[in-house]
Amino acid sequence: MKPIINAITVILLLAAGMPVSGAEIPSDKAVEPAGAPAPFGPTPNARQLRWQGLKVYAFIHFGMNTFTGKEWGFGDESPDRFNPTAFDADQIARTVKEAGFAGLIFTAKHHDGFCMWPSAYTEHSVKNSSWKQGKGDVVKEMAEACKRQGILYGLYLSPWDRNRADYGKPEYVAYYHNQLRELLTHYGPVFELWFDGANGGSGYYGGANDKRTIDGKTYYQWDKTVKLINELQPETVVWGAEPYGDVTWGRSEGGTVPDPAWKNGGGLRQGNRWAPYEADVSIRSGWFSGGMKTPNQLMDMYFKSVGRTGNLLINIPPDRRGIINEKDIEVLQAWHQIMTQTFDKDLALGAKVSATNTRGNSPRYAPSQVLANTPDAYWTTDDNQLTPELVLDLGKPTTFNVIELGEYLPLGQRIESVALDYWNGKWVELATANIVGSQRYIRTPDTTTTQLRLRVTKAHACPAIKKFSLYLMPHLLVEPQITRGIDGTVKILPETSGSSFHYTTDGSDPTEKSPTYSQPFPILRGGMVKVRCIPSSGQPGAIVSAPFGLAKTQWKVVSSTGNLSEARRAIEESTTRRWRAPLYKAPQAPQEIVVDIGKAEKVTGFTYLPDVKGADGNVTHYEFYLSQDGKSWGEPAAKGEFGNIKASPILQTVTLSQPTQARCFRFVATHTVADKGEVVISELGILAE
Ligand code: FUL
Repeated sequence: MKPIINAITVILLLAAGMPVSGAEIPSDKAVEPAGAPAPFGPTPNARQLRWQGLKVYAFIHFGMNTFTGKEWGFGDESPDRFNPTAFDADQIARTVKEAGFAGLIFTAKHHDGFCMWPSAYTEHSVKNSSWKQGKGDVVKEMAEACKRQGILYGLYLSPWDRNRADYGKPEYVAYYHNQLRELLTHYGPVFELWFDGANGGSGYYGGANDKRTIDGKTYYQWDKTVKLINELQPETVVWGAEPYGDVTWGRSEGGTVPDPAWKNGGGLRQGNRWAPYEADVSIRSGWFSGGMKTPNQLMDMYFKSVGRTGNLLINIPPDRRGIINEKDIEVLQAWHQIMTQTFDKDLALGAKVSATNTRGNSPRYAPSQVLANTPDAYWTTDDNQLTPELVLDLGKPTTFNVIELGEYLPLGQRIESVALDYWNGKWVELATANIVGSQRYIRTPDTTTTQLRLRVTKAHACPAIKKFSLYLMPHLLVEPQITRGIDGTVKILPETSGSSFHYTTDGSDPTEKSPTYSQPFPILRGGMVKVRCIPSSGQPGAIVSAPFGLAKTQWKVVSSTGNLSEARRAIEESTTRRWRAPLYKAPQAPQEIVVDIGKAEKVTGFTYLPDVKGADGNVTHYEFYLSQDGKSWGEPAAKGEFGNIKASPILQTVTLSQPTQARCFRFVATHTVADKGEVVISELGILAE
């Protein structure tokens, strides 16, 4: 019989920086002492349990796309294009560590197939780039830097490979498995292996330049793939690969997980396997580059991912130098500061804790265990007590605005709903929440009280609660919102008298010397508006930027394959009203819109805003034509795909290979996410010299 690794032992060993011994696949069940409640439903295996404690770690998207400016490379890029000027693995790993992250997951290979290590199985790798005369190995340098910094190292190996001639055939799967073997045997421990859902489609494919269709569920033989990984590194958490993997995609690329997030297979309460959610998001608008998110946005995502019992994977893409950019570091540091100001002080510590029931009246399961913060301490009740109550007596008036609850996971996810009351001469209900899981953060208004009561209002088995904490998050500066009207007038909201919003329109970062916003101002030719709240005392807020193209004052829709008056919505600077038109009246006929921009301009590019909530009609492939008279169009000025728009529906910017004088443009949606039903355009814009 194989020895069983107790889940708690794994956590303790890892916390002490010691490796988990042996190459055994961890047990599905932790060994609980006699008298403990029976587990309810699916429970985490040892690697999942360890993973739950990580909370936040970094994604590092770095590769060919960093140099081509694409989100999805086609696979035909020359290895020579990969040429960072100052790659520094330690700078990347140090930045991740200093941001308080547990580790990082590095893109060993993205969809373009370019390998960031000198794989023995392909020529399409760093070994054929001029970077370090082909002697470089980014995967290795990153592994060593993570080890030096004491953070975990994970890898992303894209199953979809647009470079390989054999993609779509069984040979490619053998190639993919060989690469997994290389990555799991040459570079030390890998805490998580990340795949992705993007599969098949058009690509270079060794020069075939065609489209490959595969069945993502069966083609990669996930059962064999996961078995191989488990054999090579039993502690590696496997992302996706359903139903064989350990961790489930959070269902958006927006840094959130669904709520409620039951762990039992696809978020189902009645599921039969532990399937925790991981939220992924980029600190930039794209995975490889783009506009910055703000510390407030990251904080919000933290509450909507970790706070809903998931983990959060935040992408910080190195720039073309091969290091994390100063701007990303600034945002990370500001966010880290909010995190430590919030979570470093647990205001519940020291409280007296009482409850309506304690299992067998045993001190092992005493109510005070919710404050113990050790891996095996939890409060639980007798089996028949499904709706017990617990009171924190704080001893003195205490002000908080975040409540944290956590279940003891080796016994499964047992609680369906809770309520919280504060004492104000009588009990007053403050908040309710559904599932709890590994941790549930509940945000409340600033509340001052001496006592707080937790009521479990529904549970499937007697609750087992390991954590009850209170925090006071600092009040964050309001982040400005930048909008522009059809006449080119820019407004910065919220409009408050004596506003301390400083702004620039030349791309530079606003300082206290930049103009203060007092009234709307025009941006007619386009440009970048950057705004920052700089209060008279205290720290300045985050920089919020908005790129604008030409003002649309004179624009007119000339024709469209949909309803003409509705098509106007595509050019009215509104992100809430979208043009949705039936697509493909005949399957081969693409949908299009022709716009007259009022006078001839030297056009340098265009923007397409999809439905940012995601839609089947979002455009994946386009053609863009220019004309002086709206009659003769010639060859497309640009043509291509909006890579990754299905999973990440963000503003798309296309730069033309050469600026072109024109008065009319024609945007053709050749394919959409679902390729049927409708095409959706939230907004089209034109960039000009
Ligand atoms: C997706 C990919 O298509 C994106 O490019 C990115 O790598 C994201 C994390 O996963 O599936």
